[in-house]
Amino acid sequence: MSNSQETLKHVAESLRRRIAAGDPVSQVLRSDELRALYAEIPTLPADERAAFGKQVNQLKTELEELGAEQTESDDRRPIDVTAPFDVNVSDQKRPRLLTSDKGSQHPIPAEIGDMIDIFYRMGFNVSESRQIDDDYHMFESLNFPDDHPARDHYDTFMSEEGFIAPAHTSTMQNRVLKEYKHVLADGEDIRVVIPDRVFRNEDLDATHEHTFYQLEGVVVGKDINTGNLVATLQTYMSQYFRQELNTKIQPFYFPFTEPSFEFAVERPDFLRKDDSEEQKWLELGGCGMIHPNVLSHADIDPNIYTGFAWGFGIERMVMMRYGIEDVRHFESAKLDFLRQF
Ligand code: FA5
Repeated sequence: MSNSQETLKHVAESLRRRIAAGDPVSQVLRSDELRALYAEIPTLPADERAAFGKQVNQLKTELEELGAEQTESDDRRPIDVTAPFDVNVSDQKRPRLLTSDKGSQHPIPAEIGDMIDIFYRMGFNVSESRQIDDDYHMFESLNFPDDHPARDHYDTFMSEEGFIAPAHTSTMQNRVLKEYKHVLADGEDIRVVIPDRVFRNEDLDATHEHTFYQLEGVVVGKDINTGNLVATLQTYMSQYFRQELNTKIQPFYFPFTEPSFEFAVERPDFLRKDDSEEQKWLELGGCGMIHPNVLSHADIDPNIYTGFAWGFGIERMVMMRYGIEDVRHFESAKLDFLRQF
């Protein structure tokens, strides 16, 4: 075998191996070895030239055919790593959206949005509570001394280490008083609402859940009195219910307010089971003038400043607004109920 035939044989074997190993044919066709074969043709004796040229062309055609097979059997697509992800994802793997009529926001966060909108318009800030708290914020800062019997009224869930799942949003009073007390020096009032989730070890019924939401409000300034408290709650109620409702406050006891009240609204007829006085009113929350000891715990001088606070049950307000007869629907995850919103 001549030298040129020998070289052709080696180059052909080497290029076939490269294609079999997955090298792109376009690269193999541009390889130096194949170019060298073409460059050799004009250097050969005239009687060998035509035959050798034909063999090199045959090799090129064979490599091209191998390349066509390679593209057919390789379903990988080139990836543009700089492109947004969906350019590189095949249609089957593209994330799909459910149609929006298959889901909706839960009524509680939607209603909380409406509630805080009203309070924004009344000049309030909004804070979040937390779902794990401690004895100081649950009791001590709220003027529940150790072993005070009123602690038993709040049947809390507590860990062995003493962490408490907050039983009301009043656990935030001390924190927001400290956070916002700097505005008092500028002659402004502290005005904050705190909507969040709370937990109680309850006997469950149509108006009692173990997990529910409250909306706390705190107002502190100079010359704040019970008249401001009632006016604030009534302004809010008429906005939220879009009508004037009969309301009443009656004396109650909370360690952190003095005087303390319970706040109730008159139920529309369709939400009453009978004509009893108990069925006439729906208790929405507790309220009162902030106890001087609570202000002192936040380093606010109770001889200069006074204030009021309240805590509403959010589900109870939503039940009133939409005529929902049982609080347990909210946590039930029943689609029949949720799809109405
Ligand atoms: C309190 O939780 C006080 N922290 C309210 C307060 C705040 C008073 C600031 C003074 C100053 P009470 O335990 O009454 O109070 O609960 C307040 C409201 O939460 C109730 O009126 C009711 O609307 C709602 N609520 C209470 N327990 C439940 C329950 N188990 N399920 C649903 N809603 C409830």
